[in-house]
Amino acid sequence: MAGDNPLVGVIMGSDSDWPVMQAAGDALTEFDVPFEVGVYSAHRTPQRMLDYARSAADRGIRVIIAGAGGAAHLPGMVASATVLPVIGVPVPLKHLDGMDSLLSIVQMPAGVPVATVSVGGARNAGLLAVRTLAADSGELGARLRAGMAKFQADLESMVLDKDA
Ligand code: RP5
Repeated sequence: MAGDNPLVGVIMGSDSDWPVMQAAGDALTEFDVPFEVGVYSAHRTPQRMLDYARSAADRGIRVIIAGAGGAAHLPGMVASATVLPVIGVPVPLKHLDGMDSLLSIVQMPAGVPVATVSVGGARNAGLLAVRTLAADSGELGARLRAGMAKFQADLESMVLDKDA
């Protein structure tokens, strides 16, 4: 639910990351968490990226999800310029199976934390943002618990067609 008064910023290094990053937006939408999306490149538009990172908290953003591929420096650079929690999504590109993206994001120096999800793990990034916001919101916490109960019930009721 992109919309007014976004609580989460879903940003990425290129519009080519969107097919992966969309799952973060889908997870936020499922829990009625308003978010904004945008392209901010650490390498191609560094000043624009820094302006975004430095202004996000004052604009009401509470969590930033940042996805990038290859030399994926966006999550770490954003984390260096904001006090907000940053969740990094390694986007897999054509070469190296996303290992380059993962290693570029995960190995941050002490003092600049980035919570890194799995390669292509944008859905979990969205869910982690929901959990972060729910930690101090009774209403969202209740929605989160209901969502998790449904997730588990769906798994338990799975029927496998062994003949398929
Ligand atoms: C990174 O370079 C982006 O996050 C993207 O994953 C990758 C390739 O970008 P494009 O060449 O597709 O724009 O900065």
